Amino acid sequence: MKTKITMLWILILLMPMLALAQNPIVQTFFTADPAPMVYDGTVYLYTSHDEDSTVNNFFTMYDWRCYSSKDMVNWTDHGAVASLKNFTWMDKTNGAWAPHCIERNGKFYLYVPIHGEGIAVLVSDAPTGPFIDPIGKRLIDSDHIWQDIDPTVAIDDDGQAYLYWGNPKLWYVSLNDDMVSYDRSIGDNGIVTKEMSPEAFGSKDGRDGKPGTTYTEGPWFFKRNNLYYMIYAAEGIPEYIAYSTSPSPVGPWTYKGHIMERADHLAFTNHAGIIDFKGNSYFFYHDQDLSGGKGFQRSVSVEQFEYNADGSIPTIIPTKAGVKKSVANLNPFKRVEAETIAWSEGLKTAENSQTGVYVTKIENGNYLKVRSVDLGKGAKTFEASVASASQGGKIEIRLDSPEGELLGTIEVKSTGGWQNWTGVKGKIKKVTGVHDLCLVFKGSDGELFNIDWWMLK
Ligand code: FUB
Repeated sequence: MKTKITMLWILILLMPMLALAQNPIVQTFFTADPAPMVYDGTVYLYTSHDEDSTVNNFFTMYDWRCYSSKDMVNWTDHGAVASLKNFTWMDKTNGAWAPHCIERNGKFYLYVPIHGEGIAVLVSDAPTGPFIDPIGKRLIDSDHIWQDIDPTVAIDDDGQAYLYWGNPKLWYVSLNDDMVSYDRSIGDNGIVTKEMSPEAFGSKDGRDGKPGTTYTEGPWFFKRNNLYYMIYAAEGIPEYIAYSTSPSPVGPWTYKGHIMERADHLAFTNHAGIIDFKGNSYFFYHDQDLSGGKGFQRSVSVEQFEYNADGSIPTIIPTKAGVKKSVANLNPFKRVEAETIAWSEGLKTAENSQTGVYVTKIENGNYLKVRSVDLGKGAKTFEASVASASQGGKIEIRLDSPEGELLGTIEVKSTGGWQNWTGVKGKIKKVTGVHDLCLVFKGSDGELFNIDWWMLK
C-alpha cells in the first residue's frame, strides 16, 4: 500500500515535466547524428537510425531517416529516405552513420558515411527523396576509408562548396559545382588534411596518455555573419561538444571552447547540428534518455539558444523540455499527416507505396500530441483515415493533454485489413483559439488500428 502511494506521488510530481516534454523530438524510432537543413520555410532533419535491436553490442544502423517541421515543435516523419541498399558498389549491411544534406540549384545532395566504406553521395529532386546514387562509387577517394566518417558540407557566398569530415582528423575537399566530384588540384589528389594543433582544436587533457587536440569526430561546418564555425564532438568517449571558428572556410581555425558538456543522460557519443530558423537559433544533439541509457540507441533532441553579441556560442544545457515555443501554428483544417507529432507514447510509424508514412502499433492508452493547433472559430467534425485488421477501437480527441477535456470520441471498426484504409468521422465540441490537441487511442488488448491522416472541419 505504502509503495503504491509513493508511486502515485512520484507520478503526480512528474506530470508537469511529462506535459512539458519535447525532447527527444522523435519517440517512434531511435534517431542519432542530427543534420538539420532549412529549405523553403521548413526544417528538414536528416538523422541516422539506431535499430531497436542492437547486434554484437555495436552501432546497428541500416538507413537514414528524415523529419520536417515548420514550427519546431511538431515533426512530420518522412520515413527512411535512403539506406545502404542505395549503393550497389559495396555490400555492407551495417554502417549507415552520420548524414548531411544540402540543397543546390533545386537538387538535394545527401552525403553519407558508410562505416568502413568511406563517404558517398546521393541526389534527389526533393528533400524527402527518392535519392539515387549519381556516381556509382564512393565520393571521397582516400586511402583511409575507415576514418572517413561524418561528412559536413556548406556552400560559401561565392558559390564554392566545402565538404569536411573525419575521425580523429579533419579533412576537406573543395566540391565542384556538380556537388558530386571535387577539385583534384589541391592537397593530396584533392584531399586537404587540416593541421590538428591545440590552438585550432583545443588541447586534449591526455587522460588516455595521448596528448593531442580535443577534436574527435562529428564536425558541423557553417558560416554566420562572416565567421566560419566548426562544431564537433570532442575528447573521445564520452564526448562533449566543442567548437572552433575561422575567418575563412579553410582556416586558420581557433579553438573557442565547450558548448555542451558531458552529462549522465547523454550518450557516450554526441553529435551536433546548428541552424537559424525564423529568427531563432537551434542546437540539435543526441542523448540516450528514451532507451533508458543505451549508447547504441540514441535519440535526437533540440534546444533553442542565442549567440552572444560577439558571435560566440554559450554553454547549452540539455533539457527534457526542449523547444518551449512554436514559431508557427498548425492548421488542422487541412489534412494533417498522423505522423506529425510533438510527443507520443507507445507508437511506431511504418510506410508503404499507397499511403506513405502512417502511425501504427496503436494499443489501448497510447496517444499522440500535436502542439500549437489553431482551432480558429472552432470545428464541428473530426475526420481520419484508418485501417484495422482487428476489432478496432476509439480515438478520443482531448484538449491540451491526454487527460484534458474530451472534445469527442470517434469509433473505428475493423476494415478487414491493416492496409484497407477507410474514412471515419464524428462530431466534436467546438473550442476556439490555439491549443495542443491529443489523440488518445482506446480499445481492448492488442493492436487496434493504423491511422494515416486526420483533419477538422
Ligand atoms: O552514429 C555513428 C557515429 O557515432 C557517428 O558517425 C559519430 O558522429 C557518432 O555519433
